[in-house]
Amino acid sequence: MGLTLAEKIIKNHLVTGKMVKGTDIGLRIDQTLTQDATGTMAYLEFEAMGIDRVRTERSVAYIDHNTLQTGFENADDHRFIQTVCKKHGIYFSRPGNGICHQVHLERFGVPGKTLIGSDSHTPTGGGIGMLAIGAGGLDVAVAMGGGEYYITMPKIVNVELTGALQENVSAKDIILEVLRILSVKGGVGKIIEYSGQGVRSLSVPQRATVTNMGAELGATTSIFPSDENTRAFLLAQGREEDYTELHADDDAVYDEVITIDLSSLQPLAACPHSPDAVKPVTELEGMPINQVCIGSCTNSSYTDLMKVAHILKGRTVADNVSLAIAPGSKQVLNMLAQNGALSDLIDAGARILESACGPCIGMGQSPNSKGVSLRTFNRNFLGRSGTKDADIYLVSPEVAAVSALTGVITDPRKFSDGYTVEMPARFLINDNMIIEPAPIDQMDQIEVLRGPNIKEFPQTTALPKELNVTCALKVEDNITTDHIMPAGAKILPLRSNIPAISEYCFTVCDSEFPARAKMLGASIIVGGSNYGQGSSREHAALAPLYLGVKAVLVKSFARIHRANLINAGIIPLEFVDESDYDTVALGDQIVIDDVRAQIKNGDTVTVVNKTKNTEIQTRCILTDRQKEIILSGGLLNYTTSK
Ligand code: MIC
Ligand code: SF4
Repeated sequence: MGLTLAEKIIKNHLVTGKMVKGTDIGLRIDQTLTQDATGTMAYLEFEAMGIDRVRTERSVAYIDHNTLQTGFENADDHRFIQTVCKKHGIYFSRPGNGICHQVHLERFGVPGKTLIGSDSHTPTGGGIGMLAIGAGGLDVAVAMGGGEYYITMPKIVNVELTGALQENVSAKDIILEVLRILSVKGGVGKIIEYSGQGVRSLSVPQRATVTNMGAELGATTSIFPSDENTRAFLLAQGREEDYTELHADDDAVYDEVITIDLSSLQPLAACPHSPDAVKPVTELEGMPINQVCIGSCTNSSYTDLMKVAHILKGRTVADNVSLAIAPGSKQVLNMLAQNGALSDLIDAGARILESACGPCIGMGQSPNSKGVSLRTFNRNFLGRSGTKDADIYLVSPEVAAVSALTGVITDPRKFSDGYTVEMPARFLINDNMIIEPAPIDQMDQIEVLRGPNIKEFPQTTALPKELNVTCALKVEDNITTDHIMPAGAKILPLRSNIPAISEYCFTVCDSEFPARAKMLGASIIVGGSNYGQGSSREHAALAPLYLGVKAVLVKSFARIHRANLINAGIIPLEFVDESDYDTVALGDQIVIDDVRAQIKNGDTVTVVNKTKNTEIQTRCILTDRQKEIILSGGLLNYTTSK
């Protein structure tokens, strides 16, 4: 029986376990990446493990999220990360060099390699044929130290692409179509593997748009074959030697097959407040808008922005629209500057932002109240833009640019004029914003510089024999990490200060939660299905940990967040009978007798609701390693004790 592409890469990197779906496997990790909002914590954890030098082939730290420096905090964190990198063997991409996923694709991604990153959009690397997975900071720290990365062997879904996109229909529309079909839960426990003759018509940046936003499916990762287009991209990046041809065997067996005819796709938009609330743009046409933002790791490549510049050239942004553009990398921005396209953007009235995440993570450009904002980004969760009552629509660069001109949502096919962006034969290569680590013999001379905002990782203790907790919060389905641990310009600078950032935990849902949880001392959170979807931020586990949350009981979890809870030593429980969700209320007294033994000996845990006098059966399926992590009070305790 033949293998899928993902299976081939997994097979080459398998250290522990067998490729049996649903079982735990440990993978050797070739490359890691971090960004600054998760990086400070990841490097504190790396330091706490006492390893002197990274053991990966390539580890890179990017500064791209916390670039709005309204106080000393972010700049201090950048300096901390820079010095840690110099000392411990990590490449450092300076602020201004671009968004981690965009730069990694351009300068470091290698087909067939494994990459984990402390950011949920790490699967962008799947566009170049990598097995690239988003993970919590602690998992990345362990991988930097040479440890395996554990995942549950996923099912493999084949998305077969036929035909070719019409003019002004975009790669973004492919992934929005997949989201429409599968939903934000549809990819959980799965790898999405693209194949078919339609793949050949897509460039690496287009493929990367698709794999990037595969994160919104909840998928473990997404991957494209590595073919002549991959070779051309690597050649143009001056890295042809990194190319290998990779594809699935002809007789590969998939768990599910979805076929999409690219020629039949139309421009789509994800409506508020979920990336899977997808509608055709034709249904939304004419809706007045207030803002357009173009950029983010999904749609900020050279080809995307050249298309935007072509649409805007010689025209003016509508009076009612503020247009912000953040090119994905220094390479992209500089190429636009050299070929004049930047001038077209500026001339049309675009507000040019630095090459960073920016508005995507609420770092500036929050829309006006009740504003309608079209964004080429990947997430439109409630409040993420910084304006709670704003409506965010996720669209392609083409829809965004055309609508910025008309002032209303507009189908870009009306602006079709036969223009296609040429892939450059050679990108502008200048890695002067990437600082190399110090040679091994000079490591000891490097001093790691810490600012006063950097506080230690929260202390945890081994799991006690019995848990006696109060339900401190009850939430609905599809809770995102942006609900649990909001981001934005005000809160992000506190990413290296768990006590301070915890004051914002869940405040989007319930402003009293942090105070209540602290007052209760030991608590449990109850939630619905797909709990913790979205970001990889381990702060969504560390803040609850700091506030005394011992367990989370939900209908189902999103993958990375569940792993982060386990790493933090918080017990992840799932209702066996989902209707039991209705029987628990805020303030209920919950007891778990013999919790250590229950976790150690089986896959179920009996939870007693003392207030209601009921017993709830819960699932807690953990591997032996995960059981040990929970029993020792988290991955850091577990790793240091080994
Ligand atoms: C996001 O898009 O939500 C982020 C900000 O990039 C996060 C990481 C973080 O919270 O720092 C992610 O996607 O993992
Ligand atoms: Fe940055 Fe937005 Fe991409 Fe997250 S999704 S890495 S915040 S650009």
